Amino acid sequence: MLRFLTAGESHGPGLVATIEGLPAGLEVEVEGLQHELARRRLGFGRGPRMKLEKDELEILGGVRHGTTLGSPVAVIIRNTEWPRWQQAMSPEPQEEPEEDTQTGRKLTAPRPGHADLAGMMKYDRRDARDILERASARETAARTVVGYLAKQLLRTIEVEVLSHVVAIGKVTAPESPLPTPADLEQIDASEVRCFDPDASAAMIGEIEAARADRDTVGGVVEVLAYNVPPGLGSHVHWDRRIDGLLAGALMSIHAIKAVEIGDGLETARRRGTEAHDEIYYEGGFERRTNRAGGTEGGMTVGGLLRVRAAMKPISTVLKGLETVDIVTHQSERAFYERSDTCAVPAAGVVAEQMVAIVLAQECQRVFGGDTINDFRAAALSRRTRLAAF
Ligand code: EPS
Repeated sequence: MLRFLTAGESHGPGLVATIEGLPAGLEVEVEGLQHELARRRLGFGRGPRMKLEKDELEILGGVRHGTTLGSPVAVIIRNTEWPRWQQAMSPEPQEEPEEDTQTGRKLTAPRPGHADLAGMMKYDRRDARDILERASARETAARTVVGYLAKQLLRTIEVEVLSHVVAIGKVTAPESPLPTPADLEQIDASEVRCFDPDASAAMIGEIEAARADRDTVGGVVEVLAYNVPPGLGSHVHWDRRIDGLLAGALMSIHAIKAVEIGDGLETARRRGTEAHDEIYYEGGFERRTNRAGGTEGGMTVGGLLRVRAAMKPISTVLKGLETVDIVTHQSERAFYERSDTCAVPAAGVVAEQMVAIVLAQECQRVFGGDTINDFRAAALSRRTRLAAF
């Protein structure tokens, strides 16, 4: 079963992703990986780091001559900013450092909304840098490597995953039309990764306004997966229901505070006759609506999967929120670390990766496969069985 681990700090030498359980024979292109990493760096509202950071990657294992070997795949993304941080983030023992060597002080005024205070209490640290370095959403660069591999696996059975931004601050994009994989280039070309040009312009305005107020702004992203096989997940075990797996994966992304499957919250306000997707038969089973988002009873129904994730505004606020210094216990303004005004466009790319990872995991559970050919053959065999259902 496909599983992965990431390691590395935001300003350490690099981030590492180790991915285990992929079939042998999956095509891996460094250019494809770089393209995926570059997509995550885009987006109006990112801070200065994103202009500097190059995401230099190296495949350390598991791939030979362009395909996976079946052994764990290990990838390192080197932080191109490491030279500036070598001393502050050195793994070597130091004299009790009086000061944060990068900022000239220890970070003792935790930022509300960030991992700082809970993390310092948990690990008994007196410098928020010990926590924020790993809490940083920089970690999602490593997940993007995993997402690329998951998408490569899904593509072998014609499943495509994409995302777009549907809201930033108070600006909401129209509900329809839904973008398809053919629209991905257009979405990526939008500075806020929104499919609707008018809404894109208004979203940029929201971010500019927040920046002018020395504030931050959140939003909502939608992930669409096309041509998903029916029956991924399970109605029989609580921990294998696809809705739970998707929600868990999306909620694991930094700053995500809510997940909605299909019409989610709105469905709760509807009557039963208007809440469900009625079933028709036209040479195959079909639904004419996607209110449930493509899941029923903890399983995918087949075809389009639609989920949303809501991101809170970034908690590193230039104005500085009210907090308490952990040494003096005096009220203070939270410290400011270089950060982004809005990272919703990047969060969409990460949400895409997490959905792809869950779908790839569940496809592998059903189709197995030591090799890509075994995996594809099992997927085809199921499609053939269902075509006659
Ligand atoms: C982040 C703060 C900023 C972002 C960073 C996440 O980094 P820095 O403090 O180095 O300016 O740019 O995001 C990334 C580096 C990335 O690759 O997404 C934070 O505090 O979470």
